[in-house]
Amino acid sequence: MTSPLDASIEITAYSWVPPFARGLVRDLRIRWVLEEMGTPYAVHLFDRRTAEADTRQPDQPFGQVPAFREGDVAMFESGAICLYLAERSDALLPRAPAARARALSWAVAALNSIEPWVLMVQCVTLFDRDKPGAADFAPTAVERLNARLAQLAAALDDREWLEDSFTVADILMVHVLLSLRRSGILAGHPTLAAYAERGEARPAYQRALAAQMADFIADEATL
Ligand SMILES: N[C@@H](CCC(=O)N[C@@H](CS)C(=O)NCC(=O)O)C(=O)O
Repeated sequence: MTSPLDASIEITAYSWVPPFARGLVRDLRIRWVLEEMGTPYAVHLFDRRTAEADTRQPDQPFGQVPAFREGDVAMFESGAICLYLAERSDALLPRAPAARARALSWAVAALNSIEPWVLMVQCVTLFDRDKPGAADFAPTAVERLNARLAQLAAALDDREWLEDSFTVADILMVHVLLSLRRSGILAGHPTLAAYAERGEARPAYQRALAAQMADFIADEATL
């Protein structure tokens, strides 16, 4: 567990998820922001398999992670937490009004225009794939997601990041896109696949990923 003595920030994250979900749990977004800023943090690890025995449930209205605490500030929703933190960084959230407005627009787009379509596909192809109608609807869900991704790729075009410089919006967008890698959907959009790879190549992402992976219980046999 990451617990630097000088950390006033605490994230609640899972200590176990299935292997396919590792790297994709949304506390990674917050860890990535904090690593970009060089801000230390502690992690409260929560095992949802033994949730009832844990006296510290995530302080999150939907029982999910991540949750966040800094002094008397208690937050939930990964996007809100990332934006709250990015306020402290001129790089992650530019001060100039026009650039700031674009970064905020893209941050919300990641969570509100791209992630819902990703979730729809994940529901019918993964989480709820055995439910009635899921298999029938899956091709339509994938088609709708692909249409949205094509628009995103066109907007990104040949730029390195969503706007002139790397911002918190890229953290959110790259992390949303990475959840599509395993399905092969991301590879169908080479512009976006390359963009996600640029995000992953950042040392701060690598540190955040390593920290999340190190916090997971090694395997199911340990319980
Ligand atoms: N919109 C929320 C979504 C949080 C979320 O879906 N968390 C997942 C892990 S990445 C979770 O806790 N899933 C378990 C559950 O929904 O019970 C956010 O961005 O923080």
